Amino acid sequence: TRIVLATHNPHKVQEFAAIVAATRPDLEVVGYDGPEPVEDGVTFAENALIKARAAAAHTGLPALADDSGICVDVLGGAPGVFSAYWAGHRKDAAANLDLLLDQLFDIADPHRTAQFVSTIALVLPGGAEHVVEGVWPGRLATARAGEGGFGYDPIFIPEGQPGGAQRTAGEFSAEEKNEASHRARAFAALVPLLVAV
Ligand code: ITT
Repeated sequence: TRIVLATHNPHKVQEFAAIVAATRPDLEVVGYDGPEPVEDGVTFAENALIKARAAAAHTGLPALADDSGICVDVLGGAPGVFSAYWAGHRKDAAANLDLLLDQLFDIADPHRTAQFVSTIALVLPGGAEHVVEGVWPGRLATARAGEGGFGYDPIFIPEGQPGGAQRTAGEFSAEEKNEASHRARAFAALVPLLVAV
């Protein structure tokens, strides 16, 4: 069965392809290159639905979309839905990361808690809609480490690492990240809803 993934972020496509292949190898994930809708929602769920509805309408296929971001406790949950544009409208991942580090320069370790959130919307051809969420708790490092992943991965230290390790998600292998991440957790919640697909 074909399912369209409504994202223009190649890193997300890669992660999804691996996560889906591990659980539902029968699904063929196809990319979406149709018109990009305006993401003017103020929640992850609204934005995920906006993207999935646009792809479902344009392709006639079941459509998945991920809206995600990093939520920093001491910033009241920001950057949140603004994660991709935190340092301005250019979607500059390095500038976003540097700005976030700067904003927390004064904040000591016990208060540097944060979580990655992935919200996935599924829109089926009959019109049924589902939204699921996955959360990956951790803390922010004080400097970047690692070249893996994308976005804020080099400054995010996931909780619960084997042996109490303090690596950033940027130091995780792709396989390791895909077993633990917010995206993997959201997808796990989606699996039972995909029985109809
Ligand atoms: P699409 O809308 O096309 O899916 P996007 O990257 O613009 O791509 P979002 O609006 O959902 O998607 O923004 C998500 C941002 O949150 C992303 O650009 C990163 O800055 C951050 N982010 C999300 N998941 C991440 C992850 O697994 N690792 C690091 N940063 C992540």
